[in-house]
Amino acid sequence: MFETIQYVVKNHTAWIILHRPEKLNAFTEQMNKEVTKALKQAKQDEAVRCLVITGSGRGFSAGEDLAGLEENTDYANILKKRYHPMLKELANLEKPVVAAVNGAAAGAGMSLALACDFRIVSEKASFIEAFIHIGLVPDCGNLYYLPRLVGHAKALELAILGEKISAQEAKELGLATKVIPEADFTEQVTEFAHRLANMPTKAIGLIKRYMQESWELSLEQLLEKEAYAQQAAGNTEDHKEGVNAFLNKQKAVFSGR
Ligand code: LHQ
Repeated sequence: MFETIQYVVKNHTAWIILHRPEKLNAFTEQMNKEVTKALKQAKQDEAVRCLVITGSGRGFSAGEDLAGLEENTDYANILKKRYHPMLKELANLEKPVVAAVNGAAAGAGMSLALACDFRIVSEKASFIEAFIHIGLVPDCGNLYYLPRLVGHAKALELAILGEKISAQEAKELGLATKVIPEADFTEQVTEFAHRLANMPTKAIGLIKRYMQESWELSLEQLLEKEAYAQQAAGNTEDHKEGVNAFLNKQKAVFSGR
């Protein structure tokens, strides 16, 4: 059904595998559309309780396919038409999303990784704010996510200097949740996804939504939102299961409901 990505659901986890390995999974219009469609599918599928986005071959994604750009192209239009629907779908997804960064994440490929909730990074991987090297500015939410993740000064430095960030540096900056040896990468990503897929999915969705909203709210407004979120989480089966398991000294088995 898809040509530029692979979409596989297994053990409550949806895997979106960017699949143009000979181009380091650089984005084309078709790939934007297919990723957006896969994100929608994963959102609607109740069996899916975790998403993993990764790359095929030696790259995660090298961003926009520069070979496909024609002169005098309307870049604003490309971004609005192709990338923004994908990024909004991702931002509104109330399930945990892991970027399994297997190799270079450059330009919009780096932006995509930043837009995920976790970055599990192969020791072979790297991040690069490639935009500046072709006279462009970071896009696809990069200017939004990067300062929030690493702080304003470091984000400016990375965006302006465009130096390659190694996996280890990414860990030190707080960009990477974990750095994993290449040989163990798939196994450990699968294990991490499995862990997330067996957690209280609804509570995770609420945490994501309100932590995001907190950037725009006063403390007073946020306290209101937290109270609402707690009421919603308190009505889930997973909350009952968690309390019962605790009181009975058992391990909770969460259903995502
Ligand atoms: C590529 C690409 C690529 C095509 C590697 N395109 N072929 C959105 C819309 C509107 C306007 C513009 O902006 C955007 C957002 C953006 O994403 S702009 C930023 C676009 N990306 C870049 O500028 C990154 C360009 N790539 C690189 O800097 C390097 O390839 C990295 C650092 C990612 C990896 O370096 P290496 O490991 O040394 O690999 P390589 O450079 O040898 O690439 C391998 C092949 O992939 C090569 O093809 P070839 O036929 O020679 O084997 C590259 O040409 C191709 N490739 N990135 N973005």
